[in-house]
Amino acid sequence: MTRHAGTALRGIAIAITATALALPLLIMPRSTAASDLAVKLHTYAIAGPEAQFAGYLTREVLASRSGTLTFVNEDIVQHDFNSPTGLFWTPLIGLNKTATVQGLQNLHAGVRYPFFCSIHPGMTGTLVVIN
Ligand SMILES: [Cu+2]
Repeated sequence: MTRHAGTALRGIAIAITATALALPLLIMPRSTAASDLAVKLHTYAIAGPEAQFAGYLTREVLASRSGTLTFVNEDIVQHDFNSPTGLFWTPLIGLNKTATVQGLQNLHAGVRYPFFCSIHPGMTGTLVVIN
C-alpha cells in the first residue's frame, strides 16, 4: 500500500466515523432530544422547628415545571411558600401539614426564583427550575 492510499483510507475511515456519530442525531426525533428526557421531579420544601428564626430547612429547592413541589411544615407556627411576585404560592399551613406549590407552570427552565414566607419575610430561599 502506498503512502497516498493509506492517507485516502484514513480519510474514508474518518468520514465513516463522523457519519456514524452524526446518524443518531439525524434519526432521533427532535422531541426526544429535550422533552422526552425532561424529568418530572417530585421535590420538597421544608420549614423545620422555629423556622421563623432558623429559616427554611431547604433554602435551595429544585423543581420542574411539569413536576410536583410539596411544601412541608414541621413547625408549630404556620408558614407558607410563595413567590414575591405571585408566580407560585401555597396557603399558610400548620404543624405537620403539606401543601402542593401552585403555579410551577408559570416558571421558566434554567431560572432561579426567590421564595419567602408571607408572614415571616426573613424566611427566604431560592427555587431552581431545572426543566
Ligand atoms: Cu413563616
